[in-house]
Amino acid sequence: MQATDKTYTVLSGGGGGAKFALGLDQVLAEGQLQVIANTGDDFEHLGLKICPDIDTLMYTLAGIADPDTGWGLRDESWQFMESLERLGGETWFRLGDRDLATHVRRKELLASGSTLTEVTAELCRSMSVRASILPMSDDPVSTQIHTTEGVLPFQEYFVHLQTEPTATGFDYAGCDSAHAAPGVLAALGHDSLAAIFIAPSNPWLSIDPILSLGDIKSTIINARVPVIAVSPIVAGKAIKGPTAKLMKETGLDPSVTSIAGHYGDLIDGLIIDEQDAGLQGAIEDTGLQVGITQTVMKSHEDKAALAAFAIDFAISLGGNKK
Ligand code: FO1
Repeated sequence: MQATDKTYTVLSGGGGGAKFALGLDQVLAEGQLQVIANTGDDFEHLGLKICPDIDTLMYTLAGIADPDTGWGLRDESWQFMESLERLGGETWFRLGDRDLATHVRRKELLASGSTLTEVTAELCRSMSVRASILPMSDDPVSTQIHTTEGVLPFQEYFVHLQTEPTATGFDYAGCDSAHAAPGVLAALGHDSLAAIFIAPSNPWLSIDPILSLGDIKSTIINARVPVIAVSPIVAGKAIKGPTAKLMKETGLDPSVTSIAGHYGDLIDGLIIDEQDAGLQGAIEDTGLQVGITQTVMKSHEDKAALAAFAIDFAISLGGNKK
């Protein structure tokens, strides 16, 4: 197992990425885990600043996330939504009563001059989250989905239209002028760093917004530690969400081989599920190392086992980075 003076940094969206981050948090000691959170899903709504992937990561690492939806809080009530509905307000984006407090508190702290990084640290402190959750940027970056019905802002596509439109491409508005948030580049380069992980989040919707920031991507390209991705695709399907649908719509075969090709030279290794073991050779032919284990995470034990495997796999690659 890993030495406890080593640290690990993971790039993550919500959903599957948060489960992997929880697994890492379970097997690592306090102070060993940094999470770089996607903020491309963020949007202003009902006068609030909604940060879905930051909140899913916070709630998951605090052990209070809704276990089924992949977002929001468990044991939630919906009085606010019901009242807003009666008043004619927008309720397509569901805000639970307890979840609402997070958004109101974030808005209040931002209005008082705190940065998103500072607000996230404060909220994590309030929820006793051990890991360090770092927004990718304090500057606005908004994921836009190009579809046959026009260009859609992320939440309009993902929630309002339930990812139904046919996607043709993506862009990350604001990425050219945005910079990594404080602490992010250090988390990708400090001396104690042992590995950088790309969580099994949607590459186009959750990871590429992070990589669209030039300073983050170049720091990862020049990393002196192994960069390991966990495939979000298992046996041609996504565990949850539109990853496979997006791949088909943009002309990609929804396979782990396409995931390997997408990350390309940015990564040294790819971890795939046992069900895709037959594709190991094809992926190794592209120059990547392949780790094979169960990547489907149902229980806490599954999450911890995948995290432990990823750490051991990274350590085994330690020397021979590409
Ligand atoms: N996703 C939905 O599919 N429906 C919702 O009503 C919804 C509400 C919501 C509220 C707060 C929050 O932090 C996330 C929420 N999400 C909802 C998830 C959000 O759309 C995320 O961006 C996606 O899950 C992708 O990460």
